[in-house]
Amino acid sequence: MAEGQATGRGAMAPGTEYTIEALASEERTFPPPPGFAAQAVANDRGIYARAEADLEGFWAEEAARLDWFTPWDRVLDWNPPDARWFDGGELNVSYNCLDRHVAAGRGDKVAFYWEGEPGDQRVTTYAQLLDDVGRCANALKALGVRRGDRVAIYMPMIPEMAVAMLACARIGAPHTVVFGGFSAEALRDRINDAEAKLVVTADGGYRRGKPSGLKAPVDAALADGACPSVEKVLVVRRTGQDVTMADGRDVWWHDLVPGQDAACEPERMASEDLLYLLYTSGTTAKPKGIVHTTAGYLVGVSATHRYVFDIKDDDVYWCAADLGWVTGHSYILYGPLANGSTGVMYEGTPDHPAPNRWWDIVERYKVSVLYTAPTAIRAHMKWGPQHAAKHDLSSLRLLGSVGEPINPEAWIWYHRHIGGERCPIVDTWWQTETGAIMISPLPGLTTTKPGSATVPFPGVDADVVDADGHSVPKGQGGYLVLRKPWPSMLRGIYGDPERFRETYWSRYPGLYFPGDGAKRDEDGYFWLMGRVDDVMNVSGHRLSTTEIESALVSHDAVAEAAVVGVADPLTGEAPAAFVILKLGAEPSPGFGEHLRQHVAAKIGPIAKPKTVMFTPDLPKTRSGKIMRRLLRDIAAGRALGDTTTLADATVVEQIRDASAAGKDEE
Ligand code: 7RM
Repeated sequence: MAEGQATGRGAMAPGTEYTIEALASEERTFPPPPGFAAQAVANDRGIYARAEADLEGFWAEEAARLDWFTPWDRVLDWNPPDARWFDGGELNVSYNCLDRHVAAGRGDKVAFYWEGEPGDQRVTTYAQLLDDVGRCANALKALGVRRGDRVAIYMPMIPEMAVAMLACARIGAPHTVVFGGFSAEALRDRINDAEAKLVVTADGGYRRGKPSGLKAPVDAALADGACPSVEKVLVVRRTGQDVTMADGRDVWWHDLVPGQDAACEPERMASEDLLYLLYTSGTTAKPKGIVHTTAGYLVGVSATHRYVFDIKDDDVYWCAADLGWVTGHSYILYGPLANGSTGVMYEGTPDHPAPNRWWDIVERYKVSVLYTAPTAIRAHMKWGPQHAAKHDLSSLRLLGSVGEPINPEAWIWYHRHIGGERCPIVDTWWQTETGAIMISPLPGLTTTKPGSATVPFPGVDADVVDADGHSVPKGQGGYLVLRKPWPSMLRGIYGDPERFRETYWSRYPGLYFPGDGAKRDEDGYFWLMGRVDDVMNVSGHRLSTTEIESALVSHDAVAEAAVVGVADPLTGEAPAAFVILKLGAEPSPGFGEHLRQHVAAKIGPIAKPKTVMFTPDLPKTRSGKIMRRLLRDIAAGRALGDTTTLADATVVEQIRDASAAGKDEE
């Protein structure tokens, strides 16, 4: 899901045919319900004009809602592509998320209702969370972590994960969270790029009713001195499964953390100090460590969370993502806690033990705002509306979507069967790199159109341009760009300033290029059209075609591989692989499955190609570039069962013809 919401992935029985009937067009528009608009946090259109007229003033006003140890001197220093926001200021993110709410007498307010997949529950108040974070912060110090040291977090969705992230923020040790679904190899690469000193993990978590292992992949990642920066590993006992604890390196959470002092002075961090790194896939095999800093990030996520989700004191807000993705960082943890709101956190999958699990959670906790991803909505569509219909969902008042374009069919289903036709839907476009929501309705102001993320957030200057960087007329498509800086923007790619410039700022000098295609309609509404680079979006997870290709060719029997994204009714896109084997290796369905497992081991199960097609050849341009467009056509033209296929004669012919023609285009 968008990154990471718990998905329905894998829930489809093999052979189940699921088609969403394409609506020829969905012409209806949905103005904010009057009752909603009347009480909305953003209920004055003037907010757009104000932000446009005075960008710095607008963000300074939002920044003033936070608690600062030292006020900033300058709102913005902009030397493209380098931005400094709130320079001279000092603050602490965990202080803003916890201490100040407790100090204001709100310590008894619930920070989050947590529910494990097996059904265990924990309710954590702000006062309790502050103590937990203080103890964990002191434990990190006891393990030798100092301000500036990086900490890798590889955990299931349990409260300790939120505690560990906030504890890092408290002592100024940037975290780098690695999603628990990633493989040992992926974890190792990220630990090494970040040179993490400590790994926080657990024995495992629960997924589809079974305990999954996390400590074993950590051990594999660290084996044979492969991660020389790591000194200690802190391990939460979650499932009770057997794990090996390395002497002198591994420490149980329950042996160290509960005995610590709950009081831990928050570090005074400079506005531009590193808050965290989060790795995301790009067009090359090596993931990028996206850099987010302290003040601008917190200002951006708290403001967007409050305005876009219309957050009031009594809301129960549920972002059904995993903390391992940026959606979790910004909209489970930092934005909501900075706003002192009450959240729900759920560990597991939406269909365990049954497809009504989410709706049961909504009913029991009286969730008022739900934020999820199109892929999850499509999974619920497939399971049918009867599961939601069994539950009282009348507490819901606002719905959100993120991670990929939402098809109008899914939008309408979400609106009708979950929102009872009374809840506005905010379709929010943003990225790991933007840190916060960039294009979205404001639910009390914006008339929505199913499938459109609508309009830029106040102060965000988005445009659609052609190849030369000229704005395209309304009604036309092109590349999305952002013209002005925003506080939560990435400050770089960790350790690679050249790649930062090259990836985001070189195509159109001075403009930010997110890598998405977009169209603007006659009303100026933005319609996101998907990635324009070699990044695909599988269940809202970003995957690099190149990364999967290099995983495939790392197998002894593989000579060459090409991977393309093909449309999938459930996951949005799915990777399809074309593989040329080395002489002597036998293409067979069994071997295709073996290669899929190989990719799962290299990157993680999410990256497994849905199909593996063995082919004697790949179509290439004269300059030797793989013609992915042709492969996409071939892959799309075949029924995509969960199968391995041998290229048949026609495919081979197409591939040969294309190679012979050798057109010099992608
Ligand atoms: C938050 C997140 C970012 C990419 C982005 C887009 C796609 C995300 C939407 C969307 C259309 C949306 N971070 N994307 N949200 N496309 N409409 N509402 O997803 O870094 O993992 O992915 O996801 O292509 O560039 S991410």
